[in-house]
Amino acid sequence: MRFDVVTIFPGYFASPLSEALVGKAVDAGLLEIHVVDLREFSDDPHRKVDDEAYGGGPGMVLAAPPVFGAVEALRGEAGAPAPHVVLLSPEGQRFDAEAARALSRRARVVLVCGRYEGIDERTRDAGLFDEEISIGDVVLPGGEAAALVVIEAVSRFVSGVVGDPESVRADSFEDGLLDHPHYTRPREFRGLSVPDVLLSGHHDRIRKWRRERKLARTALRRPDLLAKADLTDKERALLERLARCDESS
Ligand code: J9Q
Repeated sequence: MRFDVVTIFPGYFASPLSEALVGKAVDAGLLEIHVVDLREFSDDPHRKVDDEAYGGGPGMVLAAPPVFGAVEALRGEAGAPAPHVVLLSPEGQRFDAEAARALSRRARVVLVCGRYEGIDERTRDAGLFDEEISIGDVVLPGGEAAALVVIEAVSRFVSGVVGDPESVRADSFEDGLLDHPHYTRPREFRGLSVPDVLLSGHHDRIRKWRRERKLARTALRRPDLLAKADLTDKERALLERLARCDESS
């Protein structure tokens, strides 16, 4: 899979894209990531890509011409797959595991990093972007960190990037639930012990305990996830009773 990142801070991406999981996948040839300097598409002698907002107000607006220039150049690249072009912005659709999986099926994704003051609306009006993505309701100075979030989350779903496919499957959100608690050695630490069941070797009891902890955690911390979670009828009924504090059943 190929990513092209369009940014005014190309240097920002050097270490995140060369370290850890993504760096290894790039080295292995599973991912190809190109970082494109938006300033290369400025026709200004000072390489300016932003300007004051018409109508006044604070902050600068990312100008249409360099953004059109960069996206059209990437779309026109000969011999490369046609890209799916994404704008990172606070006005986009909320990014989640499902959106990450959907992007991982694309051969090539272009990530355009907006700036926080905004981007000339005519880039959207002209249909320059196939999709607009937000990583959450936070204010960022620009889309760069959001682009890294997307690259890291999508890459895990690219075949071969995570060594053990079972790990991708078992990870948080595959069933729409939060993960169960984890423990490793030492068995005792500052008076805190590991739940006995995990040391018991009873794999059925361990599976049952983990499932129960996932349900309890999700119900307590992220009840909003339960509506879309992959639950059995029995589990759904149990959570309903608990939510109603119905001690008779
Ligand atoms: C470009 N706040 O915010 C949340 N997801 C993306 C963003 C964002 C931002 C500013 C500029 C993207």
